[in-house]
Amino acid sequence: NFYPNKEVTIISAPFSAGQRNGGVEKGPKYLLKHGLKEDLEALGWKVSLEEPLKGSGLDLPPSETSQEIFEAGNSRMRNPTIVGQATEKIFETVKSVAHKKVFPLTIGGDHAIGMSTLAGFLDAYPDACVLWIDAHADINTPDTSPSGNLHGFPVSFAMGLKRDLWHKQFDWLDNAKTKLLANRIAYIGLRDVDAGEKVILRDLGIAAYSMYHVDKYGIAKVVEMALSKINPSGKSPVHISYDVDALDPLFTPATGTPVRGGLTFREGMYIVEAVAETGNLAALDIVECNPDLAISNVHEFDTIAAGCAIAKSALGETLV
Ligand code: NNH
Ligand code: MN
Ligand code: MN
Ligand code: MN
Repeated sequence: NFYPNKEVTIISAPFSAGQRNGGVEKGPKYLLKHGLKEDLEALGWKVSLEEPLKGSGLDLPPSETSQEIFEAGNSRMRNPTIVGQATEKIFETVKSVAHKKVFPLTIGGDHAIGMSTLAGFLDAYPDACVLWIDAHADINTPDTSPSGNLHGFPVSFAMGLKRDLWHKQFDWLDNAKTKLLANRIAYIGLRDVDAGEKVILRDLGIAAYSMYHVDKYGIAKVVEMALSKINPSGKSPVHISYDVDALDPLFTPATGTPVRGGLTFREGMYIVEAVAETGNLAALDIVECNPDLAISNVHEFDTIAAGCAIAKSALGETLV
């Protein structure tokens, strides 16, 4: 257990420029309004809150910011200036929380902030490994992305892939102490991986468990296999980056890119519970809750409640 003092900092990252749907910047506010902080306090955690984007103007929905496209040759990314500035601020906060030996729980916002949380956590724990729970692999590079949306890039940025194709606003990543290595990340929940991403996953030999593997082996075996690949010693801290679209849209309908055939609610909770049970769970992100995409109050409630449930399961709710 990395946190005997049970201190957690919720890092609020109301951010949406990594994709094109307005509303995902409201995620943190809704999760907090739902009682996230009080829920964690009830589990015995001392909870503090950090808001790295407060007052920066970087938390506006896409409709209120000018849209920028950065192209070089056959490569493309959208809104690199805003995304680069916001992710740097979030990186600094995650890094300082992690160095203080406090659990960083980062709530989004879109998944572009994953580059900040991975780089920030790895700065404090160079031997950390990562479970990326998502329908998508988020390992596009500027020359593979079909959309140019930066929420599809964070893993490749944390690894430093295709560094020469980056916009200068991402230079801050060069100051991060540790790059993510291919043998330190595993995926669970994949079911919509872009063609160029499949090539990267295969070339780098990254452990990727799709929904097919969840069906074939069951979730408990998949978690066990994933952890044995990325954390063979069983001693390294584990960072879970959790995109709520990993869950089936039945449970998290209010998200930007839902894909049918996802994790059941219990499979989704089991992943964080099983890692927590090892004592190695040391950082968590919960991203892509977009209340504006709910077509009913039930959809909104279910999605936000699922986001809160992930945090609670990770921090001890189901350990009786
Ligand atoms: N792979 C697609 C892209 O790069 C979709 C990414 N959308 C996500 N990722 N929600 O988790 O645009
Ligand atoms: Mn996703
Ligand atoms: Mn797709
Ligand atoms: Mn994602």
